Amino acid sequence: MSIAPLTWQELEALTDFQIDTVNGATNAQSCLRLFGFTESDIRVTLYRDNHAWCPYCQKTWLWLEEKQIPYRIKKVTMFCYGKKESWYKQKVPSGMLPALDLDGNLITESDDILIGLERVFKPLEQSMKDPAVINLRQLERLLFRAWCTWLCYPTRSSKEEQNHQDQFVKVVEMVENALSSTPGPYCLDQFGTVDVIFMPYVERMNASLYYYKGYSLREENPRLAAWFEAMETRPTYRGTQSDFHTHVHDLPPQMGGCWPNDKPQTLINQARVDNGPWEGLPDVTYPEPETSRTEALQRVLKHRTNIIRVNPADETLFDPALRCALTHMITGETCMPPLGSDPALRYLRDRISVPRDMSIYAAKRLRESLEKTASLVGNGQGSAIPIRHRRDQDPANFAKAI
Ligand SMILES: N[C@@H](CCC(=O)N[C@@H](CS)C(=O)NCC(=O)O)C(=O)O
Repeated sequence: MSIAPLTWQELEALTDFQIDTVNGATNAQSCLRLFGFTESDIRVTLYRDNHAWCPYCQKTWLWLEEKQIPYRIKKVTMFCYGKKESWYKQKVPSGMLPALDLDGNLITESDDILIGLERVFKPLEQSMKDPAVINLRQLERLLFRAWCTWLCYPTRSSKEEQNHQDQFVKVVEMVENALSSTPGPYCLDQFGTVDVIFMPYVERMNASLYYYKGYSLREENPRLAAWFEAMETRPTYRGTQSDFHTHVHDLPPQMGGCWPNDKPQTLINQARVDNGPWEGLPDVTYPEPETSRTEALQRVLKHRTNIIRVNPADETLFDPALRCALTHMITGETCMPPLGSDPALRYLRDRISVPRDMSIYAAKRLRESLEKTASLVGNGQGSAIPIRHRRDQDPANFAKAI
């Protein structure tokens, strides 16, 4: 049995999802964070990427959220998504992110930013200059380089591929050892700076190695698994957390390419991340919030004019198809979309960006309904996700509603 799609008005009546972007939990939509302070208390402005994707921005963002420092956020376009804002190039000629204004002084380089912040606001449990922290910061860079070597360079033989994997796994073992030498799940005795420094790239490693190498970092390493789980208890981390689909398709243009191996598990993982089911993927393990569907609906409703405008399909086809997918997501009922709308629905399925657009579980629910609805009418795919740039995600197309 298939029901008729709900109207936009009917859909609007089915979500009351709302967040307090200023004083509530960490979220990617906010441009002002007060944590109960007033605007006159603000000493910090963070310049970060529009997509909430840049790992160095995530590190700085997490630090500010954990310390509850009141701050403003100014969002800037990364080169591979669109045109860099000229006001930002005047401030930071290289255009690099993040940058931070602290009491009128501009700091670039994320490590210098954290050092500058801790000078004024005290360290986040551990100081950047503490010898134990310095050791672990070096280990993080070692892990990063081993990951890049394995992921971002083509290999000439399966032996070379295996070597790169072995090198990476060796460094992961060092991380496992470091984690096992502390009493709790975190990198040092208490949660602190080091965890904030490790998180952004370990999250990207977990996603990219699952998809391009058939290797599940989080599932194959018990200490890292416990660390991820502990990080996921923190609303700060949840607010910045991305999903596999977003990462694996954002990484190639940023890293200059990601090279899959030819293991059968890699193909299985790729199909799962691209086409679902997304539930149960090791990108998140905390329980799904009750609000995931109403959140996804609210976010689509807010941007629906632009979402429909940027879709390659004609509005007369995509508008009812999108309402079918949303109707399915919110009511659980099957809703048959117009014939020929499958590529348009999958085009959107492939362009939900987490956490920029919505949180991880909301995105899973929306992808699921877009896919289920599309599969009722065919196997047509949306245009391929570009790998040299992501101008299909140019934030300028959404500027008015953001
Ligand atoms: N060493 C710098 C690295 C920052 C960096 O590489 N930022 C990249 C994004 S992850 C960037 O801004 N690239 C310019 C762009 O993509 O627009 C730091 O720690 O802050």
